[in-house]
Amino acid sequence: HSVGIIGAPFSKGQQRDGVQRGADHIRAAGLVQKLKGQGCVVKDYGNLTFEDVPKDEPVGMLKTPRAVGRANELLAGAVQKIKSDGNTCVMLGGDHSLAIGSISGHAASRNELSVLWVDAHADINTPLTTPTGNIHGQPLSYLIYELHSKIPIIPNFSWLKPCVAAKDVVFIGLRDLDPGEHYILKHLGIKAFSMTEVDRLGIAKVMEQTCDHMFSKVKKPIHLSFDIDALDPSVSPATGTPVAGGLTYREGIYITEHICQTGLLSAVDMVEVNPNLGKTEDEIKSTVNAAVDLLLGCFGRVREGSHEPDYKIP
Ligand code: DIR
Ligand code: MN
Ligand code: MN
Ligand code: MN
Repeated sequence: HSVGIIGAPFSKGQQRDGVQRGADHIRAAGLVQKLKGQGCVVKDYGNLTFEDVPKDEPVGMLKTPRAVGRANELLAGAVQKIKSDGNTCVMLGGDHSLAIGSISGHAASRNELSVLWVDAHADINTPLTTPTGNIHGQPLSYLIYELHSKIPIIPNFSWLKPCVAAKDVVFIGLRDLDPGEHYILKHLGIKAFSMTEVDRLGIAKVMEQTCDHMFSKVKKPIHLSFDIDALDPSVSPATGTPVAGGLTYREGIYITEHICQTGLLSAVDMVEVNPNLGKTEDEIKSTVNAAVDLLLGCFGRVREGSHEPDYKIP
């Protein structure tokens, strides 16, 4: 695997300080060295710099829309470049509003994508259905063709074009949806494995059916958008909107192993790791290590172990 890493220290898609420090914590836990240790060629493109956007007044319900729009425009350009350099792109957040730029930049280089959204939340509110005004709860509505007519004009978003079809989105891990989001999922017929389906089917069948759905026609490149709050708060407590009853560490790792095996993984987001929200050093460590291990699973780590083809017993 050749992997290009971009850090996006951005937090204005939600209101809890600290999530902008997620990327550096994931790096400090040894992501680059560990990926290299499992045979990946890794280029770290560093962190983006997001300048302050003055006078960023709310637009309707939307909080700090200009900062979110500008940050995502920058990120989209960076992801497009990393893809054109021939890498699988890893975007380290930051909050989940960054999926707007990450998926846009990915789509600009690849045209048709499947999006696997692993999250406790569906992040598909529109600017009119959002109960909070936080744009990290809305990125998919900006990206999906079928919702385009529901998105008003927002300052600093004029660069953005929808780039994903509703049929090419699959959710895993859902357990906290707003009414408008539930309506949109049903109305557009979006494939979703809530925690109820994970309980009923088990994660192996969920991944089989996820792949069956994504590969029903052509094999499109996969964009995996992983919100660390998909995992149970006992595993990843240092996140802004934890919800009880989440994926186990093992279920999370299984998802990444399975996606890696498809050979179609083309970009990954790892978002919502907020080191400020760990109550202890161990809570921060557990959350950050889970993020690192999920990323290692995306790039070939298998739990059965492995060895070089020319290995000889000494
Ligand atoms: C809620 C929470 N649905 C919202 N969303 C979160 O603000 O729209 N997404 N926490 O990760
Ligand atoms: Mn979430
Ligand atoms: Mn499969
Ligand atoms: Mn999310």
